[in-house]
Amino acid sequence: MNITFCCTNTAPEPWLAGLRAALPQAQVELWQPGAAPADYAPADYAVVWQPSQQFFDEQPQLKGIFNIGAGVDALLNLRLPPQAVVVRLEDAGMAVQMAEYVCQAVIRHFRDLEAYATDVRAGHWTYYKLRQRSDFPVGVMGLGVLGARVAQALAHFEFPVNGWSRTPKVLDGVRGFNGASQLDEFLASSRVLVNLLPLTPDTSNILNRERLSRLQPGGYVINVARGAHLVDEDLLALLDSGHLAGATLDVFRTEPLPADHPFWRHPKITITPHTSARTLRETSIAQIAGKLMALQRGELVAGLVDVGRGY
Ligand code: NDP
Ligand code: OXD
Repeated sequence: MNITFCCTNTAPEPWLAGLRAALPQAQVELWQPGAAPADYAPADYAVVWQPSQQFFDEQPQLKGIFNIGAGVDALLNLRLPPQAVVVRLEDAGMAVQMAEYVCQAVIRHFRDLEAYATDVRAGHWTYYKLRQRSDFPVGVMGLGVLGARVAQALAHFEFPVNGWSRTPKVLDGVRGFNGASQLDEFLASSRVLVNLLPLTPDTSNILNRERLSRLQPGGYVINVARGAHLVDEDLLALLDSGHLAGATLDVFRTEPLPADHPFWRHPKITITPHTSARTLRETSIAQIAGKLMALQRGELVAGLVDVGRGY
């Protein structure tokens, strides 16, 4: 069995060593662009992150493609070998990271911690009026592997939590909404909005002026999914009008965020460099190796991407 590895922005050596150790029966090699077919054995499986079209054009025989991330939007923009199954990471240590990131963003806003930090740096001992938790319903868009964990973590802090998904979900402490017909009611029931949807044709630009205006006044937006979910200028307009109180953004249309983008310096926006939930190498390799062996045995595996649906 041959495995080819092609991951942008990822040091390949530790991944190659880890995959070789986890799959000793496999030949695991780093993809060499343009290598003559005589110089390499065609790969059966690929382990990828944001590969180029050239990569797939040179690997038409692949049986399976393992994405070392949860989101497959970049992958599905390419022409993939039609017979290959696409497998994404499911949790692999990202859910707890996402829960801690989102809870800190919600709590930082709810408890005025940014204002306290500014005051303390200036030597001021000041108090802000304590807010009511019941005035801060949090809406989580996307109740998949990550969204469900986030929604339940927020419920542990006793925030009222709403969740929106494509199909109905039942989660303890979470009021469920589903489908396009319940989106407006979900938004109107929420003051803080957390986006954990996959980026698909249905969800692109979903955080636009019309939708964000439906949040309760003083709304707060936390986007940890993909930059193309959010219409940047609509967010800025609603922050400037005062309808929205602030935003925490981890993902952007162009990454790294261009130096002249207004998000860098906006006083109501906190940004981080796409780091809310990082891929953990060892856990991910173990998950990939387990699923790859299951596929080899002809078994069904979880985390198969429905290419037509887009996630
Ligand atoms: P899942 O596929 O497990 O969950 C996706 C959820 O979104 C499901 O609940 C699904 O509903 C819902 N959904 C999809 N389309 C629609 C729609 N049109 N309307 C309503 N709900 C919809 O994904 P994960 O939770 O694993 O990951 C979510 C995203 O998080 C990734 O796609 C990625 O973009 C992002 N991410 C960001 C990271 C970061 O560091 N910033 C790290 C990891 C992931 P249903 O269950 O009914 O199908
Ligand atoms: C992912 C990501 O999709 O890191 O896993 O964004």
